[in-house]
Amino acid sequence: MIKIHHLNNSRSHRVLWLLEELNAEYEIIKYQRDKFTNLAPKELKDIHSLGKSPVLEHNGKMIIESAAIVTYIIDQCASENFAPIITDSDYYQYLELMHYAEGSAIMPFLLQLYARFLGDNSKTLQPRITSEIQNHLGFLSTVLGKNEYFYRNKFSGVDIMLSFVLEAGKMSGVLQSFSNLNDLLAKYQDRDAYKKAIELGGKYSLGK
Ligand SMILES: N[C@@H](CCC(=O)N[C@@H](CS)C(=O)NCC(=O)O)C(=O)O
Repeated sequence: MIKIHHLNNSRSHRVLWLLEELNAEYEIIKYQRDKFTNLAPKELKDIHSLGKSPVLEHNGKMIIESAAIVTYIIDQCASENFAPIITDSDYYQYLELMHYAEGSAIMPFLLQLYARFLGDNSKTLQPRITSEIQNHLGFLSTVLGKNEYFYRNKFSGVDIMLSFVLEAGKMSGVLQSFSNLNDLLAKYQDRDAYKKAIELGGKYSLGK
């Protein structure tokens, strides 16, 4: 059975969400963030040397990185038409959006988070952080346009991956100016599987 090494209040929520969307059978192994540092406990390093979550364990394999985990789960648990296949003409558009979430889009939000520790010393960085956040959310807003979902106008792994970027945007108070993205996040959060993942994985304050 698939096991998910899940850190509370983290990106790992979206992996549980996907598993719930697919009605998959899986086990959650829970880890709690340190209440002072907010970092993962050292037990996660016993699972994978990076000490980050999510980690998927299955048939002797340990897989890190949300996009790889999402792809693996879809390959193992989803019905045939849930994801495109390599010969589809728009396959690489799917791949691009799937990896764009962690590869580029989340970066300025992480910089914003870490810049807080620098206090006034982060002042020179702020304009670039702000403009990059606008740049990435602007791009996503254009990709979505008037569609209901990012890819083929149908719920997919891309939505699972990009949800974290929208949640980060909401937390930063900037998502509201991109009404199509803001509405889409509300729609994600209203899905039964999204709520069930919170019930199982514990409180999830991102995106509220
Ligand atoms: N790009 C990785 C990021 C993994 C990551 O940084 N996870 C965070 C949780 S959101 C973590 O484990 N942080 C705990 C720590 O760094 O101590 C992915 O998408 O899986």
